[in-house]
This record gives sequence, structure tokens and C-alpha cells, in this order.
Amino acid sequence: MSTLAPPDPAPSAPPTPLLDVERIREEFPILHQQVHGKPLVYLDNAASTQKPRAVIEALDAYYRRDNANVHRGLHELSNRATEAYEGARLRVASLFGIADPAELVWTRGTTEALNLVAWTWGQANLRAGDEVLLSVMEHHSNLVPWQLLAQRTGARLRFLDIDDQGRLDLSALDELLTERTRLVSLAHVSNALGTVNPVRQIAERAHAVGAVMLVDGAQSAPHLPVDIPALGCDFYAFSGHKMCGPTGIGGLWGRRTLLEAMPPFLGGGDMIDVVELEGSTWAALPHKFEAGTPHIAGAVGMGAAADFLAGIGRDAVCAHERALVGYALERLAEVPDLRVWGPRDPAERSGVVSFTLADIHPHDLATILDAEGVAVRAGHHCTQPLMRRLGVSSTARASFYLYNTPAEVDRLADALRHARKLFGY
Ligand code: 7TS
Repeated sequence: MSTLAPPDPAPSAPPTPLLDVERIREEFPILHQQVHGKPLVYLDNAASTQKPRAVIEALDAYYRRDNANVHRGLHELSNRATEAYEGARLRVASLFGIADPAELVWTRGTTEALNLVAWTWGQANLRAGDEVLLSVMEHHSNLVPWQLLAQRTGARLRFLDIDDQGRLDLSALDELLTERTRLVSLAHVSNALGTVNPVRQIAERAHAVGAVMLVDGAQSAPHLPVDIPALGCDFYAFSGHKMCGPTGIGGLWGRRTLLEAMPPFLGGGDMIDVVELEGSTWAALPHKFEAGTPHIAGAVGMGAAADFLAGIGRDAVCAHERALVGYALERLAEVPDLRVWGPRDPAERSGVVSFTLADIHPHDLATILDAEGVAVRAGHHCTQPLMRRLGVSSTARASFYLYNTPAEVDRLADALRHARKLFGY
């Protein structure tokens, strides 16, 4: 270990801004604060994003003016709450190119959407000997529900591997996709590596063997201009809190034919048509899958988030993040002893940059960055099998969104140099 820090190289030039980021930042009150005496640099967007004024105000207005239960009242407030709840569904459907809003089921988020499919479609369609194809890069949310399903049904899980840049190794796809494969379930974007997976191409291959394709869109819905039906998949899961919306709300899109054939998930109020003592019939889509009083305010906030993102333009958000990630890859390459995980080409990535610095533990690194006002996540990112595959216990992760700036990338790079010096490199 050298005690002499190398001279700082001339930094790369920051990219020309593609969004009016200063104006966008004005919409996010939380960003304007100091943390440990330094201006906050929030780079933990893959975990959860901040909320614009429009979302905060929609929640506030809903509770101040319209709050009541939905689908049951014959009074003004209940009608308004129902309109707000169903109107939000239309706005989110429109954001994602979904023509039939009955195909969009509100859930608590991605995790619940994936469990919904595992418990209903999975339970009805999987038998011993059937196979589910996943990958080694999946978030635990897209792994554990299938493990539980495999235990219940005797189905077998198989896994696509990754190459040395953290991209799916599709050379094994022919061998792994067989007439035994009933479901392929993959992340559109890896939360730990940022890799964008070619889900449309894989969906075609899955359909060719008669399998159903589910896309875990937790990290693509917020960052890519996703048109869900155009992805060619059968199910798509997403979380509101990762795309400027509130926590506790998200969704599952599914093809109508599949959703109609599926048994319900949770039983209770609102999901039924006729209830007898010994049995019941189900409400029409999407209500069949929305038992009990839903997160009405959450849906309203999610509708406001969808409008906010549509207003800025998701192509512009995507281009902004790609430029920022390209710049971050350049700046981090200038930090000695730093290793970035995942694809080298920014065009193959979304707004996630995972890294390790020398042998500094990522938790120590995140703590030092936090003291510099820079918020990143460190750990296994709910992808323990992926960490094992990479041969690390954890990484530190910076993840960007529409309100991040090149100057914040500079703050990250400076804080990493500072950490390196503190550790005596
Ligand atoms: N799938 C992926 C790819 C994710 O990144 C996450 C959350 C989930 C599923 C689960 O989403 P939830 O909203 O239901 O919790 N990912 C992360 C993360 O990377 N850091 O914190 C949460």
C-alpha cells in the first residue's frame, strides 16, 4: 500500500446537459438540504427516488379534499376517490402504452406483482418437471417467489449465466429453453449492474417453445421509455416509488387472456361478483386482483408521477441518464484502484454504476461518502447469488435519475479519492 497519493489527473469534460436539470431540481424539495454540513448528492435512486412537488401535492390534495373508500359509496367523496383512483390507472396505462387499462393491476410494488403471478398463474400452470428460467442476476424478488413455487409444485429452476461484463450469456439459451420451460422471468435492467437485458428478443424465443415471459421492470419502468406491450412479454412488474411515485404502490401488467384465466390472489372485498356461503364468483379485471381497500392515495400519487414523467419526456430522461452514466464511467476510471462492475459500453447500461475501491469494504466506502454528503447504497443489493457469481461480498452503487447533474458525478469522484486517501492508498 503506497502512502503517496498519485497526482489527480485532469478530469473529463462534463456532458452538455440534455434536460433543464436546474428547473427539474426545483420541483424536488428534498434535494435542497445539507447532509453532514454538505449539500446532499442523492445517488441511491435504484433503491428509491425522490418525489416532485406535483406528487406531494396530489397526495395532500387527495387527503384534504377527496378522501373516502372507492367503488362502494354513493356519495360525492367516494365518487371522487373512485374517479381519482381509476383516473390514475388510465394515466399510468397511457405512460406505458397500455391500451386496455383493465390489464393493469395495482399492487404494492414489484415484489407483490411477482408474488401475485407466482401464486396464481404459477400455481395453476406448473407441475413437477416443468421448468422456470431465470438468471443469476435476479433481485431476490424475482428469485425467492419462484423458489417457493418450485417447492410447492416440484417445478425446477434453471438459470442464465452472465459474461465477464455482467451481460446475460445468451449462448446457452437454446439449451436452457425447452418444451419443459413454462415461464421465463427476467429483470429488464439489473439493479446491481445496470445491464439492460434484451427482453424482447428473449420473449420471442420463450414464445417459440410455448413459455410465458415475465419482465421484472422495477429498474426499467423509471429509466427507459418503456412501451410495455411492445416488449412482447406477457407480464410486466413495476414499483411506483422508483419512478417519482409514493411507496406502497406499483403494478402488474398482464395479457387479458392470461389474467382472466388466472385464479384470484387475495380474497376479500371488492374482488368478488357474487358471494355465497360456500363459494363466490370474481369481479371483472382488474378488480379480481385488488382485494380490500387499496392504496388509493398511492395510486393518485402514482398518476401524478406518470404525468410528471410524461411531461418531461421519457426519451429525454433516458438520454440524460445515459450521458450522466457515460460521464460517471469516465470520472470513475480516473480513480486509481477503482473497479466498475457491469457493461463497459454506456449504451448497454441504465443509470446504475456498481463499484469496488481497492480492498475498502463497500460499507466503509458508503459511510465515508455519506460524510461527504453523497448518498449511495452498499451491500449485496438483494442479489446475493449475483455477488457470489462476481466473487465479491458486496459492492457500492451509485444510481442516477433525472435530477442528477455532472457536478454531482464530480462530487462522487472527489469523495472516492478522499476515501482512498483516508485508507492510505
Ligand atoms: N426487482 C428489481 C430489479 C429491483 O431492483 C427491486 C428493488 C425489486 C425487484 C423489488 O422492488 P420493490 O419495490 O418491490 O421492493 N430494488 C432495490 C434496490 O436495488 N435497492 O433497494 C431496492
